[in-house]
Formats: sequence, C-alpha cells, structure tokens
Amino acid sequence: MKGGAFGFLSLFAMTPLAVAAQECCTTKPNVVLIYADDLGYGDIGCYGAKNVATPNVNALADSGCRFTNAYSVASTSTPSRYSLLTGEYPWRKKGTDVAAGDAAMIISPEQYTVADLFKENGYATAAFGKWHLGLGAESGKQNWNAPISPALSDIGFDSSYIMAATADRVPCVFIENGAVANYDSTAPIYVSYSANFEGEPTGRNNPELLYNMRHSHGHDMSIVNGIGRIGYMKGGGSALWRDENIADSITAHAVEFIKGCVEKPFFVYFATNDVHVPRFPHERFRGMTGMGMRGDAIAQFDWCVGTVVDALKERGVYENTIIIVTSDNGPVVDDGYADAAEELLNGHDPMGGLRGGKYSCFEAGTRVPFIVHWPARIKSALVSDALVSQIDFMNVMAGIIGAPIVDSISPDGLCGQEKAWVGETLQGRPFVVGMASNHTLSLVTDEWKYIEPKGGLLMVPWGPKIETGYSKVPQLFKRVNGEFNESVNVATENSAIVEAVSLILENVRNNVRN
Ligand code: NG6
Ligand code: CA
Repeated sequence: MKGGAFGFLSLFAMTPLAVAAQECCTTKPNVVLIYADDLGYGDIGCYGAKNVATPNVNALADSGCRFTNAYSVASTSTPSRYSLLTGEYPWRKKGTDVAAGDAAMIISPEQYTVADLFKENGYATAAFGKWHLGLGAESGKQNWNAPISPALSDIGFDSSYIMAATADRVPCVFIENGAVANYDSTAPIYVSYSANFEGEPTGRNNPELLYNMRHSHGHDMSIVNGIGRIGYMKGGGSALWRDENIADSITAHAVEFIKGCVEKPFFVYFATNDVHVPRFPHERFRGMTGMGMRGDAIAQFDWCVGTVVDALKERGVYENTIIIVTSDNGPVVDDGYADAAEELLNGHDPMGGLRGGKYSCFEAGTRVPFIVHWPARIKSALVSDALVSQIDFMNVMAGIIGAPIVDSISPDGLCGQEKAWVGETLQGRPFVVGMASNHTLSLVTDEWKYIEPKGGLLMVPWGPKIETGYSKVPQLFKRVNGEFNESVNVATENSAIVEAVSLILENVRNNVRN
C-alpha cells in the first residue's frame, strides 16, 4: 500500500480543493447508480464468488474499474443511503437508523441532495426500487390513499417508482411519484407499526397462511403474498406487490425512463431489492445457483444490471454513461426468513473472507463491491486498491459534471476524489469512516483499521449469526499484504498510532475541517 503511517494527517488538515472541470467529454455523462441491498464483498463473480454466475456485473468490471477497498458509510441501509444521497455522515443526524415503513421523510426538502445537484445541472433525475428513507411530513401519519408530501420530488427527483421502505416492511405497495401505484380504491390502505388491524391475520397467529415463506426471526406481523412482514397493514388489493415480480417491475420502470429520456442527460438511482430479505426471486431464476433463494436473488440482480446496460446500449448512450455498481452494506445469510440460505451456501462466502457482516463494524459490514464503468473515460480494465467511500458520491459527481461550488454542497464528502473513482490514480481518501448498527465508528487508512471502544454484545443478538466487532477496548488492526487481520488486535503495542487515529476520528466527529 501507498503512503507512510501518517501521511494522511496533513491531507486531513487541508481545506477541500476546488475541482477543475474535466475536459474529457464534451457532453455531460449520464449516471446510473446501481445500488444493491446487502450484497456482500464476496457475492459476485468478479470478486471471487464461485457458485453464482454474474456475467453482466463481471462484464462491467472487465472494462471498468473494480475497487477492492471501497466502503459504504454504514453497515445498514437507511444510514448508508442517507449519506450517499446527502454527503453527510448519518451519525450527525438523529433518526437515520433503519427506518420503519411509516417513517417520515428523513432527508428534509431543505437539504441538498445528489439529485438536486444533477437537476440543477440540467439533468433529468429518477429513483427506482428500494427507498427506506421515509416519506411524508410525520411518522405514522401518512395517508396512503392520497398523494404523500413531502416525497422524492421535494429532494430533487423528477420521477420515482419506489418501495417506501424494504420488502420486509409494510406497506407492500409501490409509490409512484408520491402516490400508491396502481391504487385500488376498493381496498384503502392503512399502516401501523404499533398495533394490528382488527381481523387481519399475522404470521405469528396464522402461520398456515405463510404459503410462500416462513420467518426465522421477527417478520411475523402482517402477511402479504404469503410472507410475513414487519409492521401491520390492511388493504392494498390489486396494488400489493408480488415479491417475485419486484425486480422485473423496477427494472421495467428504469428502462422505460432511460429510453424516454432523450432531451437531457440523466441520473438514475436504481436501488434493487435484491439481495435483501425476503429473497423471493422470479421463477425463471429459481435453481440457477444451487444456493437457493439467496443465490438466485444474486442471479436476478445480475439480470437487472444486464437489462439496464442493454437499454443504455439501445439508446446509444452506453459510451458516455457512468455506471456504478455497489451495495448499501455488507451481507447477512439468515436475516429473518427460513429460506435455507445458510444450509445451501455450499462453500460460497458472501463476506469474501472478511470478518463480520451486515450490522457489524468489522470489515464485511461496510467493505462492498464497487465497480465504476465509463467507456468514454475509463479505457481499459483496472483493479484499484484506493480507499474510496460512498460519502464522496456527491462531490465526485459534482467534479465530474463540472458543477460549481463543489466545496459547500456536501458536509462530509472530500473534494478531489474523481481521479480515484475512475482509476486514474491509486491514491484515494486518506481515511474512511464507517458506522456499525450501534453507532460504533471505525476508521480505515491505507495501513490501519481502528474501531473505537464503545462496548456491546459480541454477536448480533436478534438472529443473524454475525460478529459485531464491538469492544470496550480500542481495537487496531494492521494491514498486511493488502488485508487486515481483524483477529489480532495490536492496539496495546501501538499506542501512539491509536492516539493518532482516534484523534482523526474525534476531529471528524467534531467536524474540524477548515
Ligand atoms: C432488521 C430486520 C432485517 C432487516 C434489517 C434492515 C428483523 C428481525 N430484522 O431489523 O430483516 O430488515 O432490519 O436491513 O426485523 S437494511 O438492509 O434495510 O438495513
Ligand atoms: Ca441493506
């Protein structure tokens, strides 16, 4: 790895630099962010997965830049997505933890988002798939039978077709431009996260109705499509989704948008439901991997990627479109449904050899697949070990599209990371900060990984078999041959390093930048 032990300290003290507009492209590139859910560092072929074929993602890596030290901002979804869209660390803002399906909109209309950035710079903007960042003005008070406000159009998205939260949380309907898609007026929708609606079955009381999938932990409230969910809902009728059609549905909407968007460059936030629970891929992917639903959901994810790529090619905009494939957090095998994911792994390692997983502050919590593909600028395949973080998405995009005032738009993103993101330098960030589900922060540099002392249970307590990485004592791991050995804590014998890295973390926490 590059750099001395503390080369990053001087970088840290620097005021972010203004970034020169790039000269390579005369027209603004389109941007398609393909944001998988819970896809692990080891879950796709080009990152070493053996039991599942991912030809479409691999093809992007084969002519793009594939990163081996790329990080999501948190090891769960809502905080990661919040940071990617706003450039602000989630621990700076209350209410950014895993959101209920009836949470109010977490990003306020006053905040600047990456969608605002694109829109202000002449782009058409759209979001498809998993949202999980709340809708409406007040939690639990949305009227799901009327347009909901505020919604995505208030934070920069011209159009949207989303799931309010996750597939395992009610309401199980798509929201299109702020209102329930395919609304069925004969079945008004009611949602509660505190009490069931009279006479409605639940997974807990009516397991005989779970004809598609049973839960292993949690997920025993309302039943939709023969699957128990988190939260209670009533109604929906023909607007209710079928889990097996979610990938087809969001992909079809994204393709339609790409094909129809001929006047302006576009930004597409394409957030798949795969491979989050409940994993219930379409019939045509079943049995493709021998790993059951989880493996088949990865195959389905790969199909989504291929279908979006085909649409870009058909439009003739593939060359000057930046496609980024990444994940919101690390993987989990049993996340609450009896889908036999664990029994059928057959040697597959979703964590790609890293310790921990989703929820954790060990590496598998936030180290994610990350591929940047842009034929107009990235001319040959590259593997980069530069440190990159999704916190910089907004700034990198601003730099690439030549947007003005890049210094002020993102509270926590660094400026000047564009070249690292397109593989033109192997020098990425001086450090990356990550957050685990109990808000323990960690800091990664080229040489060290530090996990702050906070304490907590060693294992995720509610079901997933994942080591949290929490400890009451500081943890420090040294990078050896490119990788951290997170089972050997070298904090005691490197107290000066611990002091230095914890100071960096404190400075970040206290926002000491300028
Ligand atoms: C947990 C859910 C899990 C998943 C997670 C959020 C239970 C028992 N577990 O609370 O299934 O939904 O929240 O995942 O309810 S995330 O990827 O959206 O952050
Ligand atoms: Ca997730």
